Amino acid sequence: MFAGAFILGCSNQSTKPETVETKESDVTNELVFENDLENALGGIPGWSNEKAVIKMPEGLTAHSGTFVTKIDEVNKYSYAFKEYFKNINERLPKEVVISGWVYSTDKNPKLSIVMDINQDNQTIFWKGYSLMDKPRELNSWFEFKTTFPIDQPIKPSNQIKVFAFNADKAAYFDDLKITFVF
Ligand SMILES: [Ca+2]
Repeated sequence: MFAGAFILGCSNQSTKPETVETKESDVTNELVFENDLENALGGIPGWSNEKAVIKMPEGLTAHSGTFVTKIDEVNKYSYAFKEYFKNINERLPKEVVISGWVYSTDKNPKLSIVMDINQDNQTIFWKGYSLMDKPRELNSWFEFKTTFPIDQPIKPSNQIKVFAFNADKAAYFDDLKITFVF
C-alpha cells in the first residue's frame, strides 16, 4: 500500500504530504518494548526482577547472546515488564501483544505468560496464556505470541506487569517483546 502511494506521489507532488501523514499515524498507533536480556542486569527502566536473569547454562544456547530469564519450581517468576500506564503513553492501550522465545527442559504443563493489571499492587484483572497447551518440542527454542485485549476499564495510575510463571522444571525465556496497541 505504501509503495503504491509512493509511486502516485512521484507523478503528482500534491499527494506526497498526505502519504507521509498516514504513515506516521500508523506508526504511533503502537509502542514496542523489546528486551534480549543481554543488558538486563544493568537495570532497564520498565523492567524488573533481575534476579531471574542468568547466563544460559553451559551446554545450552541462548536464543540471542548469552543471557536469558529462567524460572523453575523455586524461582517462580521471570524477569518482568512492569510499568505504570501513565509512563508508557498519554493514551491507554486497547490491547497488549506479547511475544518471545521459550525453551523448556520438561513438560511444564502449567507454564504461562501472565499480564497483571493492578492499582497499588491490588490486581484489577489479569490474563494468562498457556504455553504448553499443545505438544511442544522439549529442549529447543520455540516462539510464542499472544494478544491480550484490555477489555476492562483501566486508569493511567494502574500498573501493568508481564511475566512468565508456573514452571515445575526449568524453563528459559529470551527476546521478549511487548507491544502496546492504542
Ligand atoms: Ca538473550
